[in-house]
Amino acid sequence: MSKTTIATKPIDGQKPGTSGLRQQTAVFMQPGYLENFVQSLFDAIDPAGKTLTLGGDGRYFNTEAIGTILRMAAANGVARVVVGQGGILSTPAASAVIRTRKTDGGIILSASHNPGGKDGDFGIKYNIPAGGPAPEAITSAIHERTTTISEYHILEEAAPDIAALGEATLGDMVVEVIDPVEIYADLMQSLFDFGAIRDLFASGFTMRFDAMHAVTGPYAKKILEGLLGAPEGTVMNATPLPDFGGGHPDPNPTYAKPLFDLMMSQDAPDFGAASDGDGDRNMIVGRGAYVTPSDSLAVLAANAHLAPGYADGLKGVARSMPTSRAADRVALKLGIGAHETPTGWKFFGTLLDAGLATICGEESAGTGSNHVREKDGLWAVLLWLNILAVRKQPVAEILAEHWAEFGRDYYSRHDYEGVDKPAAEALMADLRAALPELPGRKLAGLTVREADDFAYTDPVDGSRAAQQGIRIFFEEDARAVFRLSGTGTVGATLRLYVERFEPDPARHDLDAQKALAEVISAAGTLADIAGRTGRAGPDVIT
Ligand code: G16
Repeated sequence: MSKTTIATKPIDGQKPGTSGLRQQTAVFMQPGYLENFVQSLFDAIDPAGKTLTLGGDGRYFNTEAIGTILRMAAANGVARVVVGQGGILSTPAASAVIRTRKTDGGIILSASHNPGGKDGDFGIKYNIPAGGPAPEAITSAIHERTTTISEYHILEEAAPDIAALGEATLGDMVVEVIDPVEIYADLMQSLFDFGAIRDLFASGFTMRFDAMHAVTGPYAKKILEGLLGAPEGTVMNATPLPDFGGGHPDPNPTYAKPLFDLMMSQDAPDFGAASDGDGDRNMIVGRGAYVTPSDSLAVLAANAHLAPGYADGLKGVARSMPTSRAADRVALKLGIGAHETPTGWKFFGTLLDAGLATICGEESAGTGSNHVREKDGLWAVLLWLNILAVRKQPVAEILAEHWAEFGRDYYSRHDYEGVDKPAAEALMADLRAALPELPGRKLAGLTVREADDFAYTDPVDGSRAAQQGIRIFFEEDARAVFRLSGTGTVGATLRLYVERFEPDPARHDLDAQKALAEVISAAGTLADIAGRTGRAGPDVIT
């Protein structure tokens, strides 16, 4: 074995965002870029003698990056790496592998829903032994190290072939190639009533799952078409491609438009769903009925007991701050805790570990439970299927009954993408400065009741996170939230989240944008969005 130590210099900007370090692929492919970050990570976690899980969503540069990381892991004294076959692991499957194989954490290569390919994005993150994304104390230590790094260690030997299952050695390190689909499918069978869902498909129930040429294709094929007997063709775009077929693998009405349009047409199947680049996000659509991620979280929380894995009830529900308050209403009725955290799945980890929450969700199309420590796209789809199999009602009816019982939180997110960064930061800074003067102000027929900059103290470990989004509450039971995305790689993305509560069932079938028109107008005026961004309207509305 020949370990080499290479001299290097710090590279600017290696600061993990909402979920790991994300950059354009070309940036990641610069000599030393990946190596500097991986060595900084190893210096922060001291991996000698440990076992790590490793895999990525299969996007362009995945294979080369896996090879480099394996050679660096061996040179840094890692004892064993459990790697997904072909270097591929969905993010929830990686979390499942870390937990079931009890590895000392893992490295996941993904830029999630961001486009892939040479001109797309790439990303890397470290997950802790509990299976979830590293908390800020660790990501800060890694970032700190990237600013002082002077050398990295790598083995000269090539990494072994990871196309076939089995074990090989690289220096003193064991490289174990596993089939993650099997581990993941076993976990899903332990949570859901596969017999009932099989009967549902056997009765003629129809579904389309759009894997968006991303990582969940093989998982969905095995589970939906294999184990659950859904007809072949149920899974669309099932073959993972390094550039996701040129698409933007973000499961929402804009980027999963063909599926969305099908679901709104005469030929719609009973149920539609999609997942993203790395398999942790989901979109749920019934025939003629789009379910917002916030509503999906609330419906899942209210009905989870219908699935065997949650038959004993939930310990609590957690949502990110910008997610609508629909889930809180369910928690109140169930008499369980409702937690509001900053954006980022990593903030749910302590609540799940401490048994304070069983189900978590975010407006950004993520839902999951304590079965892993990541959001999980297929899990959400299977829980919906389990509920549909038991309730035997269309999605639209389940949604209408839910709103009739709890009221409807009209909700939408407006994204202004690739905005000039200084302009977006100035917009946020000026809004923050104006907070004390906002209460009492009247805009578009609404009156500001309260306004603040969200700060969070973790109830389990006491860690604090400040400046997590500006919240404007209106007296008319409405809210607007402003935040800058932490996952983009070009300029800044301004996110405006708007919601308004409607208790009256006679007013539950309005178009969401119309129901929210006053909140959208008030928020636009307050922040002078058009003037600051130079945009007439948002790029994406979900
Ligand atoms: C990541 C995080 C999520 C977060 C989302 C949006 O998702 O894991 O917890 O809600 O980013 O973040 P932002 O609004 O900062 O762009 P993913 O699916 O990209 O890993």
